[in-house]
Amino acid sequence: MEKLDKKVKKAVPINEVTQCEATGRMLEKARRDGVVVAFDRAAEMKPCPIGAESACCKMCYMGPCRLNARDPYGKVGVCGATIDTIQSRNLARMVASGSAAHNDHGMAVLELFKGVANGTITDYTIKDPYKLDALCAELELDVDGMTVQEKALALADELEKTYTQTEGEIPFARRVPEKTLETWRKLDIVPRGAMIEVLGIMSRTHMGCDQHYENITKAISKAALADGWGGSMVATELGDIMFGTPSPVQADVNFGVLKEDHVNVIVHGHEPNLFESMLVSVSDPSLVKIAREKGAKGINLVGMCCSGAEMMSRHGVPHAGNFMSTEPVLVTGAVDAMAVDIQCIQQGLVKTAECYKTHLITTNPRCHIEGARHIEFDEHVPRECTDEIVTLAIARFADRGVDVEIPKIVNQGIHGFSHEYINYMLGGSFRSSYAPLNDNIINGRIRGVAGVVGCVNPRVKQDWVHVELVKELIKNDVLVIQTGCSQIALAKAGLTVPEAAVLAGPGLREVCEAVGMPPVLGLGSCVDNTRILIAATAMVNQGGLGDSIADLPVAGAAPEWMSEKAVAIGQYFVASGVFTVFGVGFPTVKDTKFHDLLFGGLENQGLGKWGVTKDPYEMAAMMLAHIDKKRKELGIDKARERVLTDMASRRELA
Ligand code: BF8
Repeated sequence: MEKLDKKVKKAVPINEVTQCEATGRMLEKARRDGVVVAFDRAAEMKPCPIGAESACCKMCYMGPCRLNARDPYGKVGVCGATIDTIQSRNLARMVASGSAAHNDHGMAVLELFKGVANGTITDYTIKDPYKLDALCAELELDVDGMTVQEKALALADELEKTYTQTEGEIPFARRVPEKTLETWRKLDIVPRGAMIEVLGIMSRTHMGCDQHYENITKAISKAALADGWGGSMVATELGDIMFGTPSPVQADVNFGVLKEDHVNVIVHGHEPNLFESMLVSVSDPSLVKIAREKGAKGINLVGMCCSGAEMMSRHGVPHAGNFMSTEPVLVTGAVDAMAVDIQCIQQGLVKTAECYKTHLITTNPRCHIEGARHIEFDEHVPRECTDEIVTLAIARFADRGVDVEIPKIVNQGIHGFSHEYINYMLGGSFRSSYAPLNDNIINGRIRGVAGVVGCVNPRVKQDWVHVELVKELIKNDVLVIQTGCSQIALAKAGLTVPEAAVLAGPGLREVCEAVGMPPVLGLGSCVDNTRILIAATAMVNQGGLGDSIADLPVAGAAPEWMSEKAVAIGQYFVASGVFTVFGVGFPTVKDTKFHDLLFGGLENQGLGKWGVTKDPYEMAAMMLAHIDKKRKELGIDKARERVLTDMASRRELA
């Protein structure tokens, strides 16, 4: 076992780094075992103060140049670049990377979909032909008389433009509320295609090219919108068509989903296909038989991070935990194999897996990790990879060679609230509609809607900011919708059950109890943030809450963000019209022109704006203030009296 580095003596008290009890217990064990994980590395690695505020430039080798964030206009880079040029170029590259990650994921889902449609991929099918029809209709494709496969190919052709088109507007721009789209057109920020927008950012941020922060900000918005209304949306929609549109399902969350007497396989990452095939492999009678022969009671498949959240939403597959729990879960000694694909896979997993003799297996051609075994996943023969991983896991179960200690903590919750299900849940099968939601917002029972999403980050206490923020919001009658690692934090805190309505304010509680829903609705993985965009669009289209997404009494937050994908998501919400607050910090220098544009100027252009604070209570206050401001602008700031139909009005009606 790797010994705990002598330098890692600053190990901070465990209750200061995580609110997750299971993760905390495994951190204690890791320290006993002398194993270093990200929480320890974070304590050792102080964030670079200049980089944290984005006051440095590495765009050429005349530098790197460091400006003084305390005196941002006191000097410029060697080329003359100002603080606004430097920080806008840096943010642009973060958004380009985040958008590229989601678009690359979305392109892989599109390729898979094409293969399923043309019959070259046979392990997956079209599970939701109704959604296929609905999407073809929405995109005005002429598919009359076509077979399901032909319709799928027509849809794939259309959606491919999301990535490859170099002129015009991405296909899902047609979904954007008219007034929002009008604003985008006026500002020239409608994305053409993801590849050209990401390429455009890499080109214009080269040394000596775009050096006006306002123009760079337009490119930032375009690349971000090409993520939210582009690649991510394609990933969600085609995933639904192939694997099923989620509807509420009960699922278990936390380390207690691991079973000591079973072969435990974890899938961690982002793309659904590896996980879908693993689900088939772990149920294969011949593999189950081998596992039993080796003394296991069965094979237990568990998810982590976003692919876990996606599978939990679609199929109720148990979920072990979010990003910061991926190393601690290995400390249980119970994980026989962890299969990973792309994104948010910490390199530190290699060492931790080695310490506990877990097979860490990379599967994707664009994500190899030095020291991990690679078994490439090919969707044409997916079981070759997933069966081999299960076989390795069984062998490791038979000869674990390490102590197993599983914190017996399991939280049950309800997940899988797709836009389609919310529509149905509120209006019923014959009158599915957002009218009840809008009505309850107008009459004040629901004050507004908040999207609380995103990562966990060792710079703040794991899960705590998410949970405190969400509690504060629901207490104030704000309906919360969630995705990603944030959703898992709330599931572990027990807020994704209908009974959590007791923690809500009286108005929200009444609505939740009438519908039988939790006050916190889990929508799935990070690409499923697009479900929030679609829900917001449905609220606008329903009427009564303004003409654009910017008019809605809604707000967003990523309280413990860490990844570049989170920045791209934040910017696509801002550009769509949503006030979006980040916790932890934000990579800009306050009181600079670029910062002011992001944190105010964009709102004046008819878009949303950014906010930042580490404090969940202040974050809630900022979001509530914004929601109240929007209610006031809509003229619904005073909750309408609930009008009951008395005898006099009945006579009048008669
Ligand atoms: O896409 S929430 S830590 S797992 S980046 Fe990563 Fe953040 Fe988790 Fe998924 Ni999203």
